[in-house]
Amino acid sequence: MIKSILWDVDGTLAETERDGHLRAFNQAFEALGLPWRWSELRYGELLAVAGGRERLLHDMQSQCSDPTHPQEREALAERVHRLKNELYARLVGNGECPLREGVRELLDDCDRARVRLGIVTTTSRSNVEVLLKTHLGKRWESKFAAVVCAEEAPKKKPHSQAYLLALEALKLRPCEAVALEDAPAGVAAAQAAGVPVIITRSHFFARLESEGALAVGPSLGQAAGWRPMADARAARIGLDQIIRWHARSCRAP
Ligand code: XBP
Repeated sequence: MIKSILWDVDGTLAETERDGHLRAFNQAFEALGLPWRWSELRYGELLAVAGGRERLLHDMQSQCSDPTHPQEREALAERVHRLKNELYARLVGNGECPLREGVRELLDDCDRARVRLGIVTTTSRSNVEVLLKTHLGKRWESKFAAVVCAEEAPKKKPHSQAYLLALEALKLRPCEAVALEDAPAGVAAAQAAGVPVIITRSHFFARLESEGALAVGPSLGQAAGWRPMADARAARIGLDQIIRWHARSCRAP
């Protein structure tokens, strides 16, 4: 029995890494007169590091860029990250990061079936707020029974902390929830907490495979291309399909 769907944010609800964070980082570099620009290719590599500030610090260290003093470097990373989040809010608020196909419909399925919704992310809360306020309205938070962000879960994915906090808030056993994720760190975080996971591949993780996922596919907005196969008569991945995948995995030895 599924009692809750736990949503990752970046890459799963929307292509925010490509259309939001990457663009905002480059805008912040430019606005602060810094000579750095990240290509999609480089950003795809950097996504191995969870957390925007941590990602930036990692890049500064690996490029041996100025400033070299650790404290100054951290202060600059903090400044760029703060501005990046402001610029991200502007992009998202302007509607430049639409929800991915099938997301809204699945949220509605859950609402009708009284399956509780959770947000499980290690991105900053302000980023989650602007995305969901833009697409679900001012009262977006009332749709979610649990919202766990970086502020609550400083141990970023692939650590299981964010999932464990969500399960605790919802008073659920791991197998009563299903996680939706798009990236290796998120899949690992859900699995480390024992939560069955469905992978909706995103731009930067277009070939992601995962042993042990309930299902892997290109988008919630289409039934084609999923493994295990989804009901081919359906136009999208609905809650009914997720329940079937979940039930099948529960029966497996
Ligand atoms: C997403 C991330 C974040 C965002 C940037 O984590 O890795 O770092 O790229 O967000 P999750 P911040 O998969 O848990 O959603 O700049 O706010 O860190």
